[in-house]
Amino acid sequence: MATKKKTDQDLQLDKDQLKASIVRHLRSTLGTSEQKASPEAWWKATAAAVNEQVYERLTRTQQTHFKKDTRAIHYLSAEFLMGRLTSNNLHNLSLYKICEEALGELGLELTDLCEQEPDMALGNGGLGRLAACFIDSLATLNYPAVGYGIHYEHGLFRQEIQDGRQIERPDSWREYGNPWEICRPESVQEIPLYGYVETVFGDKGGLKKVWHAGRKIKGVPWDIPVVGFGGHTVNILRLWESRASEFFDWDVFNAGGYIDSQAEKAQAETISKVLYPNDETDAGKELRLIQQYFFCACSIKDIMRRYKRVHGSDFRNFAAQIAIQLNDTHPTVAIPELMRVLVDEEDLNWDAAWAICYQVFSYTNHTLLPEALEKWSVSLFEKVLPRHLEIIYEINARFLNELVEPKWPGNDAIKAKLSIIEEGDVRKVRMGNLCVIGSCKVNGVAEIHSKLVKEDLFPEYAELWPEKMCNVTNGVTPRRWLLACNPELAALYSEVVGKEWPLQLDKLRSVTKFADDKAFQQQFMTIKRHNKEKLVKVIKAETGIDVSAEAIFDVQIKRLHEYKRQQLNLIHIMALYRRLLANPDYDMHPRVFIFGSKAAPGYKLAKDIIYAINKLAERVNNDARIQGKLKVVFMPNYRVSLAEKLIPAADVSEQISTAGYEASGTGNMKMALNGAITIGTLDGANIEIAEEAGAENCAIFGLNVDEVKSLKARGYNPYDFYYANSELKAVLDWFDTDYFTPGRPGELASIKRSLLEGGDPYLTLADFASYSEAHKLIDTWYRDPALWAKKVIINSATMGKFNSDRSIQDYVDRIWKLKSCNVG
Ligand code: NBY
Repeated sequence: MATKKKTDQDLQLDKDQLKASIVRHLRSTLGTSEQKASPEAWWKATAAAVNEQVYERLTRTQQTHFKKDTRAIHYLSAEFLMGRLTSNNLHNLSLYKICEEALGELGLELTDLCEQEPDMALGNGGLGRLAACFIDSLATLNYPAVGYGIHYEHGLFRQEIQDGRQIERPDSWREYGNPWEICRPESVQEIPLYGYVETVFGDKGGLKKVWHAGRKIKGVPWDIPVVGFGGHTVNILRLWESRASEFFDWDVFNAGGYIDSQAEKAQAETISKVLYPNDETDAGKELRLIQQYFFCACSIKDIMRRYKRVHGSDFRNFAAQIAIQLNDTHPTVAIPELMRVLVDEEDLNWDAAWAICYQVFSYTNHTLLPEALEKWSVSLFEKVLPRHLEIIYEINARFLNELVEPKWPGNDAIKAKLSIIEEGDVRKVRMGNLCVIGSCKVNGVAEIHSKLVKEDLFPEYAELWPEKMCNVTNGVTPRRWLLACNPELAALYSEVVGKEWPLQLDKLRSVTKFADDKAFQQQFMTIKRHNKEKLVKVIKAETGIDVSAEAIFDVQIKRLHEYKRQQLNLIHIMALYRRLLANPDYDMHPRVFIFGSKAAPGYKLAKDIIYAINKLAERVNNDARIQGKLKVVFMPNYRVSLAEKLIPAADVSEQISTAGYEASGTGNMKMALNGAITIGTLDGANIEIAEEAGAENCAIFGLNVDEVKSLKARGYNPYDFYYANSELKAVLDWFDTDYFTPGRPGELASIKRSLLEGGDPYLTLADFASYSEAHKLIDTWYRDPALWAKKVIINSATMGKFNSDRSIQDYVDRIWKLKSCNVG
């Protein structure tokens, strides 16, 4: 009998089938029973039952893509901050309700089981989370796509707070197994490293380069299925784990002496052992360069293998079939690696290989901070990747001679600036320049940021290639960041605008017509209240602090950075505290300031700011004089699953970076979408949020990009602001006392120092007065419940633009030129 192709309908489970499947997996996959199963076993059994659905669709997707020989996007990113997958996969397969009922009949609560899942924290912050939202959207929009990254054994460190200070603990997300990943030993790759390059005579005459590797590392792929919303397309995220290779060139490697095989194994495994916890740059670290090369080389080999399976060694279709996106400069080495494979291994001539490369790659920039632009010393490159260094020199020489010299004849200053190689005591490879030179498109992540990339960061490149620079404003997936994390608001929206909004977030805009409607306002604010009450319990459980859902929940959640200015928030809270101490009747609605943030372990001042927030919290939260009007909460171990609890409960969203420094921000989008008002500078995507929601519905403050530039050009002196504002002066002087650190005066002095003697590079003091006024405005608005409700409803309803589906469609239209592919 011919097997009929299963349709989505055929695949869809009912409650009893799902329940039976969970119990079956509990017994046969987990080897336990209903009587003695732990919550963890139930969670894994549930995941296994869901996987039956996932795998059917995965296979069908892969067969369809293969048969249709589709063009695909390969998203290379050193980070994918996936968080948890259970609720997401259930929602995307339309199984959430059914699963809730099935587990209910088994006496279990789905939300409790979801809490069993460790976060997949394979990223630092916004950049990694963006990659996770993008692969969700790619699958949802039925675009053929593969995410490529690193299978870190340890993700971003777990943060503990001890006596107010951050302590880093290893994160072991897969210690007891991860039900969502599949090992693919059949697709293992071998990656060369170190060694030397030899020039030999090739078969066709002419010279040929041969790289004799000093050692080889095995790359083992782990696939995480990525289920699109609606469950049609299931793409994969392929993460590479490093292992010791069987191959070992003793002659070369052993020159320095005997290394036992266990040590070699440990070295090989070190490559994917841990995520670098720095969200600026770790350039200079040999292991980091090797991590980058390792996952890029594995991915390029994987892409090649799949291409050659269909097209053999005919590379004329390569650029038509393959698009590769570089998520920041971390995967830049993929460019010389593809050149190396095409020229050295596939025998293409340089021009043909370069024509392919240039069409295949595109690069997304996420930062303008000079210290965050990656540079590697030439000597390190030469040691680890000798052949790639040669290729980079060749790319550079051709670029300078063929493009720069004709355009700016004899201009050595411009040549020095645009060269991939930075000259100096230590010669360096500039990865950003290599990215721009080797990519057909370069994009920033919000309008203002893209403008600055073009005008300030890469102006000469933009002159050479006016078409190359473009913008794609970031977005977030409304499935995770509304449907799953805020079920009550999701249900209200489905009732009012229909069930299509998770795919067409623009549909929410029609809700603005109810912004003045008393009944709707009440429904909306009741939901916010419920979310806040849930958070009250989480805060109590995590920190022991009592807060009231009556208060305004004012939330700043993001990595700790001077440019993000948690210190501005901190000194403003101190100012409020002073006002309350001076006048116990000081008129303000009770406020809870909530922080969630990790600092890079080596970033001293960032850690001092965490300490100061915690010490301030201790003092304020236990001061009866202020009658509970002010509370400060630092939530330890901020991560995706915690964000999912904080964001639906936020009233105020703190987006207070120095204008020009936050490329986009994405937490700003999530909080506005869930009904928070943004207090923010005109920076990154805040500008576009205010455009969508209306400036009157946001509390915008501070210097804009031009004003920041001109103040810096005039010569900014923080003392001008210190002496001119007595409140600001008093607050800063407080840091020198032991008011917050009894018996230990000066423990917080580093913060004051950075803001005065340190020159306050991020203009905290310059923006303080305006920030304080914006907070007063927020307070006045909140005390008018109808006005507040109206503003937050409008914010939530107008965030349609910030759907990551829209971002992906922009990438497709402006950069990738993909066609969507229907799967079943
Ligand atoms: O990317 C963030 C930006 O700060 C934010 O404005 C933007 O919204 C987001 C998405 O476009 N950048 C970011 O998260 N960067 C990192 O996490 C990061 C990680 C590692 C390294 C550098 C930056 N590194 O050099 O290793």
